[in-house]
Amino acid sequence: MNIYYLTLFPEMYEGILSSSILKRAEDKGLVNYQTLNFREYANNKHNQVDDYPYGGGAGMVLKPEPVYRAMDEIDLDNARVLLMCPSGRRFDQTFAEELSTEENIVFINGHYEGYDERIRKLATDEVSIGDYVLTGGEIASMAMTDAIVRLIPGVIQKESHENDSFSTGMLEHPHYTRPREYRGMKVPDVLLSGDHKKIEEWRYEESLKRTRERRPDLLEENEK
Ligand code: 6GU
Repeated sequence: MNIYYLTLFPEMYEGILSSSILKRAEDKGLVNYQTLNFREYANNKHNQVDDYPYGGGAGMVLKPEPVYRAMDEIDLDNARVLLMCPSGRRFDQTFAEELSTEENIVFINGHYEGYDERIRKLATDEVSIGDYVLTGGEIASMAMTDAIVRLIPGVIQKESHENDSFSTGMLEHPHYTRPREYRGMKVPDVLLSGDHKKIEEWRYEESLKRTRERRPDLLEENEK
């Protein structure tokens, strides 16, 4: 998978893409990340990428040329082009699974209230990560990258994400490791029993209980 980030702040990506599992996925050749600073594609001598809105009003609007010219440079004819904005389709685990099978993904990151409407024509999807406003799409695209890349076969063990919250439609059951007792808090006996069927039942019940308490909406969704 190739992932491209059109951004005015490529330095924001450095720590995230060069750490942990995202880094390991690239080292294994399973994904390639590329940031493009679309300021470099401005077609004016001050490298200006935004301008005042026609018709007046507060805030600046991202000009179309730098974004179109950066897209020309990438030159892909089959890519998911994701325009990051709070009014987009809500990102979720199902959407992450869908995107994890793509060959090429482009994130276009701008500012809220800030895209010239013609930029939207470049996008296959408009995407939001939740109902709150961020100063730009970068952090949202990083969260999405993390959720997508871990689903690419070979990045982590399949069993690690088959039981994920949201993949199963329920929240995860509790986990314990050593020690058996810590500051008076004990590991439930069933986990030490060696009885795999009983352990599976316990985990299922705990998942169900936790989902009922915290996210009853997930259970209602499953019943539809
Ligand atoms: Cl994708 N962008 C911005 N600016 N704010 C957001 C968002 C995206 N998703 C949630 N809030």
